[in-house]
Amino acid sequence: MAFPEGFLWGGATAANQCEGAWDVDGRGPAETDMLTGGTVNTPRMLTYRMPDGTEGAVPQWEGVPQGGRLAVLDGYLYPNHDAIDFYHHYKEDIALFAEMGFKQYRMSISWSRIYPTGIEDEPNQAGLDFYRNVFLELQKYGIEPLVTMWHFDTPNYIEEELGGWENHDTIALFDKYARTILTEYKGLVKNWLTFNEINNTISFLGMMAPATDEQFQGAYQHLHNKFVASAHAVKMAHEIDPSYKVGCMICGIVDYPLTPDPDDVIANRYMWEKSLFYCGDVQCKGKYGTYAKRLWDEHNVKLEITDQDLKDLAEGPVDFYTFSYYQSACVTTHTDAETTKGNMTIGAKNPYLTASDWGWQIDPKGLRYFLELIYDRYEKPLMVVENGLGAYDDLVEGENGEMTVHDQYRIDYLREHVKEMEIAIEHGVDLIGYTTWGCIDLVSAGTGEMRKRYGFIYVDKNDDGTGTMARYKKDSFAWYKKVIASNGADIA
Ligand code: P53
Repeated sequence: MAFPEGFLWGGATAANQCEGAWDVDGRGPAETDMLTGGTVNTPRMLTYRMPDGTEGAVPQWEGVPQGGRLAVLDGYLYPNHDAIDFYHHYKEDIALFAEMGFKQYRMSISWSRIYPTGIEDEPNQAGLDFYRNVFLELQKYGIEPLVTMWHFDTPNYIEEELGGWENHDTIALFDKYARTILTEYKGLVKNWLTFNEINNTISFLGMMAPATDEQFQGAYQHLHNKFVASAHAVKMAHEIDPSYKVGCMICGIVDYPLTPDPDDVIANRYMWEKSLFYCGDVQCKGKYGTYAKRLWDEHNVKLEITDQDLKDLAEGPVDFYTFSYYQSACVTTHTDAETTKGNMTIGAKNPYLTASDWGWQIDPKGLRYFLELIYDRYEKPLMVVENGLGAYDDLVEGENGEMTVHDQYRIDYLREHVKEMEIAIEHGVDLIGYTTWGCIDLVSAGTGEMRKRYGFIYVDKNDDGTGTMARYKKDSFAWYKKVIASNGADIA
């Protein structure tokens, strides 16, 4: 049997997409609170107010007009405000995770629950208490938390008033937050991740609308500052508790050249460097890759990097590498290439693959390719911390009279990915865990929809905000329970 003893099977969520309670118990706002819902074809909008009182909305990837401030406006729905109300349902939800046999639960801490604006001297006790209670609940069932420190939710005050991650001073604010949680939860948590899908900042730039050199300058500076903050967190974690392990988290989109045209092969190589290696190399090796200067020069980027920063990066490489994996894409220099439909889709259409209803190309073998390539590059333990199929689910009455979803499509998707993980392990990859995305249905990050569902557990919450919030087990619930109980041997 390939899966090693102690393999960390489980599921993953993020605070902003599941907790709700956005303004409860002293939590401060984050950008995700000012995002409306979208669909497969329409973007999520950021709503704002100008100093003269004018109100408006812009697509998520566009900035608000100069002088405007993000605002919650009448007449819009903000799906993250209530999400699935994990804040008040965590005991029930964790009991369901335990019933499936989870060994690990990946979750994130909302920074603005701990420091509402980011600049307070003292943390918000109610926020600290909430996560302590969640960890204690997990402990009851022997479920190991895997805690992401940042999952798309910088306190809005830092973003809007202090220049966000482009400002070097934001590092110190993150340091304070990281020190607080690393100290507070010593003994309750062993494994941490710093920044979720840190590479999105550069890999998605220019995809929805052409980006200027100024935007590239901002994105690369943003990333540099996050790299330094991540290195600080790793170093701090090891000082606070030498048994702490800290990982990076990369959005793992596998790219292939669409044709054997050498220009496509080179373009694909450069895509890997920009989208995947750029961040992974700094976080795993503690220094920038050999190609970094070429990437900066392409957009006349001049980074502000201090000698101390370089020293800090060298002293804070991560202990393990984690990534999300949903899809692969094709890279080409040929402008007539076909693409798949859907928002947040990337690259050219691969004639050998099918796609989800959101245009994400399904490619289990791509997971094996990625695992083997990344393990060979870094030789650090790997975890797949997101994987799954976002799909439309029909809630029906099951044989036992309880509501359920017959989600064979989800079981098929997951099974094929588990098979490829098994092969990679047989080939020598040190894969130590697997947490499927949205193990309980939650708000989609990309579209804000509830109906793009990933869970083993259905949540009765609709895109118009209606629903009872009741939880129901889908067919995949029993399947995953069996997979975990057999440590991956029985995936039928
Ligand atoms: P949704 C884009 C591309 C790949 C992964 O995504 C992405 C995104 C951003 O949407 O995000 C990760 O909800 C992310 C999760 C997110 C999940 O993938 O758009 O870490 O927060 O929910 C799935 O279907």
